[in-house]
Amino acid sequence: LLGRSGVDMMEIPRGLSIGASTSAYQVEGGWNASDKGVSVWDAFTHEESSLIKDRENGDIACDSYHKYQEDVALAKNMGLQHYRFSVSWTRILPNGSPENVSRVGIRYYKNLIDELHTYGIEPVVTLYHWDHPQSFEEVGGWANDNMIDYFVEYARVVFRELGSRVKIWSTVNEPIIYCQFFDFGMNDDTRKYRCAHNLLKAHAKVYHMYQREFKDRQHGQVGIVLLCHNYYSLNGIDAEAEDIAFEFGCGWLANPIFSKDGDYPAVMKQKVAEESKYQGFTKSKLPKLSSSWIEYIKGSSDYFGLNHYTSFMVEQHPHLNDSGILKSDNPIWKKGVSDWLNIIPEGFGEVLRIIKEKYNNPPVYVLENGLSTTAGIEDLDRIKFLHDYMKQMIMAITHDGCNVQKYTVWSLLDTFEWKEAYRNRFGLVHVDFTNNRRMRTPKLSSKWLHEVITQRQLIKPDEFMKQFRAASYV
Ligand code: PNW
Repeated sequence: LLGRSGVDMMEIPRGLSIGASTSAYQVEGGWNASDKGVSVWDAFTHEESSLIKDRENGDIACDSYHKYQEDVALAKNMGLQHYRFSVSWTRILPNGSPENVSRVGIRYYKNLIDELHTYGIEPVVTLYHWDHPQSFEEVGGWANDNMIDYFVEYARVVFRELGSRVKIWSTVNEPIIYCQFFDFGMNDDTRKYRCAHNLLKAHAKVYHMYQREFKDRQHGQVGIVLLCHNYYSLNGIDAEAEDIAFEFGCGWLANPIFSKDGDYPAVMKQKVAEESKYQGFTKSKLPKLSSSWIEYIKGSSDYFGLNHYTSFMVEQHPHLNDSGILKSDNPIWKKGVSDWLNIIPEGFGEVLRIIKEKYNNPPVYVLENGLSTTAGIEDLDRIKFLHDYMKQMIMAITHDGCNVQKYTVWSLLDTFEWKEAYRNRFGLVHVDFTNNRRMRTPKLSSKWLHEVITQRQLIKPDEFMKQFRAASYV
């Protein structure tokens, strides 16, 4: 469609793999297909539908359970080099027990992965994107320490069954977001810290289990995926506020895993201890990591899985919460349709540089980045978003030496966007959720991304539109 043009165009760095992402509950549907068990999201959307926009659920979602070949064909036609998806715990272990592995569930993922390999698309597989068995939730969910070993048992089955086909694994997607916003228990601080504590330990145990039992034969990588926002101080000079906000978000689990000394961030330990005392607790609400856990967790990730979307304004506000940080938006900032999604491309470069500095320049796999819009095919705003964010990322790579090796758009398809259901659409491909066929239509952004990948050039949105319009007339 487009010839090589524009001498001032930016090249996609050699070795940077470009792909797109989804997660099981958000796209698969088939919620009770064959022997699949009930996950927390099945139970939550069925029992508390009033808490979800339009009382929707993921029972069918994009129906990727039946239409995975179409999804892979869409990825292939876009030229995607990798595809990130997650496996559903209850599709593989219907009642959570590793004694009862669903052959049908395993078959589904083998088929999906084989289809990807047929077209040379690398699978990047998340073990846990928030959809654990409902039966485990009934005994406390991630606040219960037993979850750690349940997760290890599940992971072992997945490695055994699928590990010969997969070289890149992620343990957990955005543990902190899960514990902060989606944990189904009571939402108090103590529970939130316990939840993250157990997810961190569960991650590390799975990492070491893979090293011990599978690495020799399967030669894969195992990592974790963290959401890292960027922060700007409201008065422009409070660097401390920016750092505290970062440590209470990204740093919370990045510090134990990726920093030289390990453990929770010093400022977090200090602030939570102080605030706990102030609130009358006899000890800190933040659980302690013993020195043996600190050593065990440190270095337990082969890459830094990064999800990045947005930046916030911050100011210090003692006793507002444990961090003493008040987040806000700058009223001049443009937004996606998700209320938290401020469009700040420069913030992406900042986050990449912070990760490089704080954690000794680890290999970074960007596993989510994208924009939410309303339904529609002509998504010029998405093209502009992806262009502007990728440009900042490429500058961070070429000017600042950040070690970014993968870039992944959220999302391949419009999906079930959790409590926002089907309204907020992140897809490169439009899905018609009003019709049982769940028809897929590539948006303009998928054509743009295809050109970017095949030409290895970051094509400017207006340049693309000019040529696209010219080509559509012939
Ligand atoms: C991520 N925030 O969640 C998840 O990994 C995806 O499943 C989800 O669909 C995607 O981003 C878009 O929302 C986030 O409040 C949830 O900043 C909340 C935030 C960011 C990401």
